[in-house]
Amino acid sequence: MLRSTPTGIQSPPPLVNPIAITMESLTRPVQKGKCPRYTMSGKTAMVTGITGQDGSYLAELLLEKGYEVYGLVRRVSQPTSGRSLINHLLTNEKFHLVNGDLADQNSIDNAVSQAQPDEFYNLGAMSFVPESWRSPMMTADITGLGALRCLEAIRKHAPTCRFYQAGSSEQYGKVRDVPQTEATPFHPRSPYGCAKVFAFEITRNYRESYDMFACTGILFNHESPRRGLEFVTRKVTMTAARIARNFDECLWIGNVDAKRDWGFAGDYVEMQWRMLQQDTPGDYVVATGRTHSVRDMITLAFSHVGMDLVWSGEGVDTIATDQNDVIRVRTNPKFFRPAEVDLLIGDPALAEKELGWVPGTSFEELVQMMVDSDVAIVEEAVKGGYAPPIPPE
Ligand code: NDP
Ligand code: GDR
Repeated sequence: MLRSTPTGIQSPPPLVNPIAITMESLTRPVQKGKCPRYTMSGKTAMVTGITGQDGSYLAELLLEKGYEVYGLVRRVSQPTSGRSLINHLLTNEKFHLVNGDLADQNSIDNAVSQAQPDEFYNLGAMSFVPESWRSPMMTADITGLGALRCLEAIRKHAPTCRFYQAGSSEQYGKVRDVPQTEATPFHPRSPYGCAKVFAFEITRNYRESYDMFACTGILFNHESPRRGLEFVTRKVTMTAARIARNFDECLWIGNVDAKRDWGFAGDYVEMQWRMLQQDTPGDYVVATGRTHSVRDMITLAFSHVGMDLVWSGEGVDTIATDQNDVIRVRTNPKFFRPAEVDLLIGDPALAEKELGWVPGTSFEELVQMMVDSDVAIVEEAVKGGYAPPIPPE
């Protein structure tokens, strides 16, 4: 039965996705970091990107705090797939889905004017960096202009609503400081990074022009069992789990020398919320302050499925063999990028000082959590007699 929301827009019934309902690990609630938890209720939040990794964790956090949550979703002709991360929230009476597309000003205007949110979290984006070279216009439109459309909707229809923009360490690109802070200049290296710089600047401009409570979290890479399979960490953990069960023989990878500051997404959404609870708006780096190479991440993940990798070769000739001399990692030039971001490491000192935030999950715990989850998914598939997920090319 369809459930009416105060906006008059009907939420679909719980979606039936055979993969999603067996993946209990994916619906594990947000993990608590070391930060004290605030409690609050009676507020309304609107979230774009609710079907994504961060959106699903943030929705859980907001519902736990007593918020009425409106998730903006793109219309799809068959709403039975692609929403597996929020399936478990659809029966919550404080959780509502409203149709909206970041490409469409009218839909955002309507959603904001009807829901009258107190807080608006813009997490929606075309977020996969390699795709941004293939679709630069769409990326600029959704990831860049999408933020402006949200700000315009708030300015016109709910001017006291607080706005959070999902900024990215990709804004730093070819880094000018190590580690990167709120004062580090931007030098984006992809159309995605350029779009995020625009979104950052327009958010600051609306804050200064219209006295809006608008801020950007400059978030470094954050991962989880809910991460999309095309991103490197999840591609690695799912492939390691598949290899352990003989579904694949090896992982095909790109640049293993790139370094990233990887944290746990469940910790990072807490910071997104905290930024909107301040007396004055500001922009913050959200990071762990530690960096690891893709190569180290792969070595660690494979060790959790009993494979001790030894690396050899360089660049496109890089390979890694296991203790039985079987090649488990090979390099394919197609996974290299036209312009790479070689090193990212954020300095979260300001977030800790002003917002009392420290990440609660280490890199080692994160990789273990993701491998465990993907091993469980592959095992469930084996038991259920269906094929486990394959990371896209
Ligand atoms: P995901 O890729 O998991 O989710 C992206 C979300 O955006 C999905 O819900 C998607 O919906 C939605 N979306 C895409 N296009 C549109 C559109 N035209 N209209 C409305 N919604 C749209 O991203 P994450 O959860 O990982 O990241 C959340 C945000 O944080 C993104 O803006 C990302 O760029 C940014 N970010 C992420 C970091 C990370 O490490 N995860 C680090 C720094 C920034 P659909 O299901 O319909 O595709
Ligand atoms: P990133 O994440 O581009 O940092 O953007 P991704 O996991 O895609 O890449 C991280 C690094 O791994 C290298 N790499 C590979 N990447 C992918 N996806 N697949 C491969 O086979 C592969 N081999 C090596 C990449 O070259 C790169 O250096 C993420 C997204 O969530 C963005 O939306 C977000 O803004 C930033 O993190 C911060």
